[in-house]
Amino acid sequence: MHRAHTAFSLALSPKAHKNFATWLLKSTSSQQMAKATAAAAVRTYNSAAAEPFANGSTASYVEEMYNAWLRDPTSVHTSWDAYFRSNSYTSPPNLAPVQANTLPLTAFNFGGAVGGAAPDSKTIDDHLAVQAIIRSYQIRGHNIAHLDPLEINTPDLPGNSSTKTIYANFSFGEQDMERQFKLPSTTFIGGDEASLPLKEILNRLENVYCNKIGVEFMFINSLEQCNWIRKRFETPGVLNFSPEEKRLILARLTRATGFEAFLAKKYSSEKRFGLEGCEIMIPALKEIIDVSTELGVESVIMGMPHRGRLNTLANVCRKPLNQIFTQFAGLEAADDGSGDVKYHLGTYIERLNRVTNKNIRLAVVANPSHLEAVDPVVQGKTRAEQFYRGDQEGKKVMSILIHGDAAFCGQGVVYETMHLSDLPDYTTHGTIHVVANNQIGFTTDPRFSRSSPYCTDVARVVNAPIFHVNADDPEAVMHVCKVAAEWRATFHKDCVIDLVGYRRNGHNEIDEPMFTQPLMYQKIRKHKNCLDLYADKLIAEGTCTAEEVKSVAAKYENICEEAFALAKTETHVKYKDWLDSPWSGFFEGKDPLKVAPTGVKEETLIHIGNRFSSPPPNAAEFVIHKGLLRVLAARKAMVDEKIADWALGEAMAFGSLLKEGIHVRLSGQDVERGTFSHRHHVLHHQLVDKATYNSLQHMYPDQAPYSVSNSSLSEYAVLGFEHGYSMTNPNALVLWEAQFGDFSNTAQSIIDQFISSGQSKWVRQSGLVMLLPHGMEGMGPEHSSCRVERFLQMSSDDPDYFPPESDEFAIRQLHDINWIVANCTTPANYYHILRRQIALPFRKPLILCTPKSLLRHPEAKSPFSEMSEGSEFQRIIPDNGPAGQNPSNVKKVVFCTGRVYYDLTKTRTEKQLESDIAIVRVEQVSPFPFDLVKEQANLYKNAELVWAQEEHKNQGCWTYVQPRFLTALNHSRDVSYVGRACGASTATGSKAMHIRELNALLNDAIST
Ligand SMILES: Cc1ncc(C[n+]2csc(CCOP(=O)(O)OP(=O)(O)O)c2C)c(N)n1
Ligand SMILES: [Mg+2]
Repeated sequence: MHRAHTAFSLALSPKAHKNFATWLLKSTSSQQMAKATAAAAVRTYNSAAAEPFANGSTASYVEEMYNAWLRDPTSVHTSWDAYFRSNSYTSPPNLAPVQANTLPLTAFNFGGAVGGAAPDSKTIDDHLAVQAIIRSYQIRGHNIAHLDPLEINTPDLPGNSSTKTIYANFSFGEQDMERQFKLPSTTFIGGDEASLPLKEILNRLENVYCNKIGVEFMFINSLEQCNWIRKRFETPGVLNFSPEEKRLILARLTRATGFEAFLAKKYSSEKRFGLEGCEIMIPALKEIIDVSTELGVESVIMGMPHRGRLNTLANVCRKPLNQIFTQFAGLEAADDGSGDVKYHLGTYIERLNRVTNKNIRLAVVANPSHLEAVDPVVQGKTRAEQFYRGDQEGKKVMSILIHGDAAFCGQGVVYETMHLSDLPDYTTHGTIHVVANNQIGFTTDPRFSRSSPYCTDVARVVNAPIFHVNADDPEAVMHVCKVAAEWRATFHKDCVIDLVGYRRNGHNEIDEPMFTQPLMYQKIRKHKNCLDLYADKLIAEGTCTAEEVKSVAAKYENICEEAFALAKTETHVKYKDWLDSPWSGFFEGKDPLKVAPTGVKEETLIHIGNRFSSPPPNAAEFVIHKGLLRVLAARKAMVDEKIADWALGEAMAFGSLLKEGIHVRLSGQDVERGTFSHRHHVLHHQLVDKATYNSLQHMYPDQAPYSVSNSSLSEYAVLGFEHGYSMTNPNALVLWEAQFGDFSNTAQSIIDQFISSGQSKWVRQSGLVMLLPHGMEGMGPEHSSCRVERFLQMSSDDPDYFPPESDEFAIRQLHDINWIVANCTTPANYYHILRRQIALPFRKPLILCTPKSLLRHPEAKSPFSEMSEGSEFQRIIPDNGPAGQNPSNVKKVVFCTGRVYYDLTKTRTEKQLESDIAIVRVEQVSPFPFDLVKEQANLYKNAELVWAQEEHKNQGCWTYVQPRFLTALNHSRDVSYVGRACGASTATGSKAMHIRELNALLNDAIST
């Protein structure tokens, strides 16, 4: 945009700045100017600008010619006729349909052509040139549109050759301006007219594409969608607003402006990240919501950063003003949790939309400071709401994502989230993105914060149209918002509104912007605000009077004053007022310390096992891979023996929850088969594309839906998405699986900012399960560790506090902690811990280290009896061999967690130390089972206690468990470490060294 400004201002002399593009007329000065701008061009950024005149655009002239030739071969020049007759031309699949308002060229009485005679080649050339110009405006008009209210020529912006490229082949003179030209089917500027004088064509194009709106859409592959957009912007009169509509915009703008002014007056030294310079965002959001509600939307889920957030809560969501003002008062909280700063909090409001008279639910999702991190969370929440409402096309529930200009182009998660937008199991059927583009990021100019001309270019990857608009033109903004809402309702695809404004103050209200942007701010100081500009306009045109303008403002100030007085009477802030995802009814009548049983009837296990191990009912026609037939047969054999391996244990958990009406959703890279080829939930017909069978969807006729979906290759966005999904409905088991546990670190801000701390900050719960393949199996520095130490470091239980022992010890611990970290060694325990997620009377995230080689380990199997009624999750699995049976003889107790248990037992057998050494598995590492560790230690009174782990000493569980062991043992006994030394890397890349290290630790641990 800025580049366009440079070119534009270079090319325009003040005299030439007329309504239509007279400055394009062939004249020495404009030619010289064009040369100058071309010479000044340093780099051309976007493909549309780079497209030479005779490339992409040519296709449309040829299409037009071809259409005309099809209707009447004599209507085109003989050379075209010869060309089409030679069959050299193949019409493209998206060939523009001939529209009602198109006429054959012969219908025109062009200059010298007489009667029905074929037009001469100049006439044809001139028509082609006009078509080229129309297309150039459509492609490149946005480059020279008046988008920037400040009209700044920032020095980084090379002279743009757009003016030249739009009119590269412009060969008309003044004398041609009144000539009538037939309009091609790819423009709507004519309205009902099939032809227009050249002057009018240019005038209209200039107004549509180079005024206060810049539409970027010609990269979209769909002709239907391009035409849809052309029609919405080109049709004459689309920007005409009624006096009522104008007054509504003014009233909304007054509120948006008044809100910031009121806060500035009352809390002048408080950070609020005001919206000044882009206040139009509030009426813009309201317009999007109005139009969408009119088109059937009932629930809107929004994600947004700091800028203008309080204003959005107040004026878009209509959150009570006194609740907002209370946040400024520095009051104590009335409820538990650590809370968050006011411009991060979420909200949920159900109210009547007064414009459409329909009920609407509005949620703003709470978010951390980490810009854009909330995007996928909003998408997941939206998707879940659509799912539970049966809104398969996204007609009732939609999301709006609001972005800052610097963050939108700088943060990679925007791109990752965009790439979910059209995936069958992740789409929200179109998101409207609104960029509050104040042309600055904190103190950094766009020229230093991005390498693309627009901050919105990322959206081009998903073919989303981008509507740039000058934020000082309220009517242009409202039009764009209306089109965006209609676009979403029509095509159910993403689109972007780029509100180009400015930032009147510093980054926050305490910052001094003149330190870093002196020239920009000199300009801003002199610039009238949008409300005043619009009020002046409406007064000048007689839509309202100056008194009316004043009275609307005074009325809103009164409302604020009343709320301010009310806020002063508050003594506490209530975090619950800011909850974005209420779970109505879930907690009601529940004993908060009672967990439902997780064992199920054996016949249920058998039923699920049989279904899970059977081919589809139409097995005769459904050709299954031979290897999978063997897998199914092996499963069947296990079911007959009433034992389960890992995959079967997982299926038992899923199947039984589905039976109980609990929706199960498993998502992540390659989860359908499973990274380690153990899961195979989706069987593929070997001969028919897309024919699949998923037995877990066919367990019971009245079961809940099961969804398993391979995700895009993203952790940040997909984990965020699943977290958002899990926030919507407590009665669902939502699981995200990493390909290998290590990769979860690319989603670290979702883990840190949302999963581990969401409940504490935002009183919002989530029962999300993270499955993280973990284990030192000689696979090298990656693919070995899920970095369990990091999760444990974030666990909020106190290492020095042994909670009071009682029957409710375990559940109370779970209730009080921020999340659960576990590493199960048996399919039964895996099954129980998954089911316990739902059996709990509250929701906690579960971080689960999952196995790799154990998936096929002959000993890692569980009898059905450990999953059936009466059985439950074991936080600790005691030694139940000779050592456990005769504890007083035991010389050493080895505590461990995870797969190393199987190596330790093997070594113990080899060394025949079964009676001397007990091995105790800590299956739930956090919250730490203080009570059971104490019990185990007491059992082996005379034994040495060690903790053995395969991870390096500064990794794995050691640093977490060590102080807690001491607390559990009341510091009366010690526990020593056995395992690898400290390391910078997670694992060696050398297989030989891996084996050496493993043997050393096994020998150390299994020795007396
Ligand atoms: C991931 C992340 N990195 C850095 C920051 C620090 N930060 C806060 S606001 C800001 C500038 C944001 O600019 P923009 O996106 O244009 O929004 P604006 O404040 O201009 O509305 C930065 C760098 C952050 N909050 N999050
Ligand atoms: Mg900005």
